[in-house]
Amino acid sequence: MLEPSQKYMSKLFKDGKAMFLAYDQGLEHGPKDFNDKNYDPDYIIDIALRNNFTGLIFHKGLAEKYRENYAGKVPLIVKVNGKNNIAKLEPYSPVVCSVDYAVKLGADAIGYTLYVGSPFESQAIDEFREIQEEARDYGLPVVGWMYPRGQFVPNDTDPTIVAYGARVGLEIGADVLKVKYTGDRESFRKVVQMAGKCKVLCAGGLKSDPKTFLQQTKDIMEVGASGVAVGRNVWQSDNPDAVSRAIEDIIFKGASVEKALER
Ligand code: FBP
Repeated sequence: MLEPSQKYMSKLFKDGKAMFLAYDQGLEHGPKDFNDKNYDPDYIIDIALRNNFTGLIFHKGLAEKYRENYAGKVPLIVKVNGKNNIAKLEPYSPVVCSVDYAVKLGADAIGYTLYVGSPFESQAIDEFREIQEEARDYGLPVVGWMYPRGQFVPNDTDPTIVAYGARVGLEIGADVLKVKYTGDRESFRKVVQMAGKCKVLCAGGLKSDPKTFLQQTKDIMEVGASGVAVGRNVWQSDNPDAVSRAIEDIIFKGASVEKALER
């Protein structure tokens, strides 16, 4: 297969749009992101199931141990590489799960973080190549976290560098690109243009006030993005259901931020 199977794409994208709930932060950031509720993967699974998320992002370990609670109820994106942030080294994210094993876990898509511009980029691109081609054998879509980072990237949300990261994703065969927000609508439009036929999802970033985050969501949708892959802005919220419903209204119903906040 030279492209992802429609079977998976139509599970993850409704009318071409998606909202994924990201919960790989336990590895990527550690306990500092968590409070006495959201440290528990079951709390996150419940949010995803109550609120029509079209995908749940887990690393292998959570995918294994919490399987009975989410399997068959929400599409699963298995993040197959990851790293912690204790050692402040040049960024490189080793593979932690094979595509074969992700398939055994019931993956509906494969997630891979590529630190574009890192001194380790060539090694990472080689690993990505193998993963992308194995994913193709199963028809699984590949979601690339296209994150320019490292000593040669002074600002990882600079619009030119984010657009470059998106273009790298298109060139190396990702199907869906998860990118950071560039700070304004027009510069994000260029990111979407550079992504070509890839679908673009925006990461949430640090938790901000709901109105700011929802305005960001509205802006990216207006310039051609396909949705969000969000974590902290949902599960660090005191009212994750309200934020989730508002995201859903903006993405799938085209609601204004004000209307979305009313529900
Ligand atoms: P958030 O919405 O919480 O920002 O999650 C998006 C995400 O890409 C996660 O999937 C990942 O764990 C994290 O951000 C990576 O963050 P960082 O930029 O600090 O490496």
